[in-house]
Amino acid sequence: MKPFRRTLHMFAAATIAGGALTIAAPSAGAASVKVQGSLGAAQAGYTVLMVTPGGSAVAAKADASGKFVITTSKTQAKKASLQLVDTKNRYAGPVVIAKEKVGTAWCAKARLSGVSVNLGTLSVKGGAAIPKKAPKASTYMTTAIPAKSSAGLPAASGTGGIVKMSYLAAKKKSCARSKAGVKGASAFDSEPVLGADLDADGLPNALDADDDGDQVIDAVDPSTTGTAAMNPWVSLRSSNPLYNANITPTLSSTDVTAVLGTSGNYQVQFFIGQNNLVSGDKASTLNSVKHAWVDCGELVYCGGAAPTARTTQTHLINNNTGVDWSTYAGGFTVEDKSSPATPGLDQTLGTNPGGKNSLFLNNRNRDQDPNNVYWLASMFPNQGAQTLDTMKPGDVYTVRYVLASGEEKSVVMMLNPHAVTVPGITKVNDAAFAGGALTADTSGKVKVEFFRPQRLVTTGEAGTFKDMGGLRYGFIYSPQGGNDTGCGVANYSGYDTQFTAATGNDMAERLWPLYDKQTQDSDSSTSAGKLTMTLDVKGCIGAAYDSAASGTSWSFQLTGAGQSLTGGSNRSALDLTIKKP
Ligand SMILES: [Ca+2]
Ligand SMILES: [Ca+2]
Ligand SMILES: [Ca+2]
Ligand SMILES: [Ca+2]
Repeated sequence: MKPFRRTLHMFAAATIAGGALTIAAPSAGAASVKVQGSLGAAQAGYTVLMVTPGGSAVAAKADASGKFVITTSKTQAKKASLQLVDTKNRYAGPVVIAKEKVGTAWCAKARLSGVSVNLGTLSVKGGAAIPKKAPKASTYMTTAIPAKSSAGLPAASGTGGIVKMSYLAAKKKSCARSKAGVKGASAFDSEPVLGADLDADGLPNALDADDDGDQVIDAVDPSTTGTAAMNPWVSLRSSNPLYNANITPTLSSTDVTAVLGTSGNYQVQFFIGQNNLVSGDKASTLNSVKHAWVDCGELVYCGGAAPTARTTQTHLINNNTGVDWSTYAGGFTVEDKSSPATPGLDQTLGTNPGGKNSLFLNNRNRDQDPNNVYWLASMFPNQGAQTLDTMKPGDVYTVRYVLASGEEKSVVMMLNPHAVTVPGITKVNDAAFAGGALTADTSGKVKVEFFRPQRLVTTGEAGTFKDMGGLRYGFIYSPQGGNDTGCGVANYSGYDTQFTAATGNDMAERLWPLYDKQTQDSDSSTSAGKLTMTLDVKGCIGAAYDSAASGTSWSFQLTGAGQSLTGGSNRSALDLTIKKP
């Protein structure tokens, strides 16, 4: 067997060196590594994802007895981790390959060495899997992360990853002295990429809701925008002033799905910079990707037998709004219709011959920068009253994209914890607020007191809702027919104890210039903390305010937004009307 395999490799190498790419030899040589095991019959239909440090995924489905076989290449398998996805296509935790005691600390090995391995029967409990009998040390990398106990499970097993890691610092140091396994994997925290595990909690960044383990979720954490850059982000809006769990403590899942299940309120935005997909392809970055789509697996809203998701308007572009996403074939569009596409960019790119769940090529052509090639899809799940049953943080999406060479690649992502309610105003100009238009005072100002918006708890958290910390707040002014307009930090006052003000003047800093000083999420309740700020409406609107008659009103959104990710931010907005007295 050995000489045969060596011959294949040599043949493949010679073929590439000769410049004539044939397909059979390289693929036969490439798919030479098998990673297999059995999760048991209770996990029949689970998917085992092999996630590379770069975040691409190779998947294998467990059969009726729970057996899985991943067929891959040595290159793909080296330093990759194994992750479980349940039958609903939701993330179900990491696979530990082996455990090791270093000093007094138990450590978990979670990186493959790139050779074939049979993990045998795995024990699946506590939100992770581990072989009952450890495989040979030559099958995994030395790199180790702290385990919670002698069972060998990583710190974030059984959670969505929002776990504090600082208390494990000493253990992490011990695990760094781990000896068993193949040397050569860089430290887990040295690669700010999707498949790395920045906080060493066992969940790779792409499937971890808190990449750096400080319990400030990725959506709002300014220190992890690099590792979270490719996360899809979520927009939520409501005009219901009672749509906040602290204002309406009886807020039910029916109330939530009434908002999330209605078109126009809720959308998931995929917004991927092409440079993030093809950073290794220096030869022809501009035209490297031919088309891209989102593989939703068994997710009922965008995968499975009868997907319901629709495309929605995205980023100043009307992208076939209302079309079934499962029939959408993508395409090419320039963001600024009055300006030509980036020179050299092939405008026939973007159409997915598979015609399904496609991302379209968005050329942000304003400054003719060749880096301004993005892949976008905006999706409304359209699950009505089922939205909370069928759609949850942890839902796994695999973005698949095809290169000019014909090679298909992938990158794994998930739906992150996000706002499901909007900021809840309790007082306007010091008087109790129960809905209707907000009236400015005689100096043209509006002072509001409001509750933070809520997200749902994730796996391993108690309760139903959490008040979201770390959001950036502001009133967005929407002149009729115009785009979102920020008021700018100069028009806010009375916020010093609770907010840090933006110091810059870019789009996000103008839209939501006040940063909540409380960065971690907290339990929601009617006695939860509130936030206060005063907006100079007259200052924001300008001359049009002065010349307007008494009783004139304008549309605003009180918005809480996350950090700037590629193309935008997670956001939660209460639609409002503000009136001149
Ligand atoms: Ca984490
Ligand atoms: Ca992690
Ligand atoms: Ca993450
Ligand atoms: Ca964090």
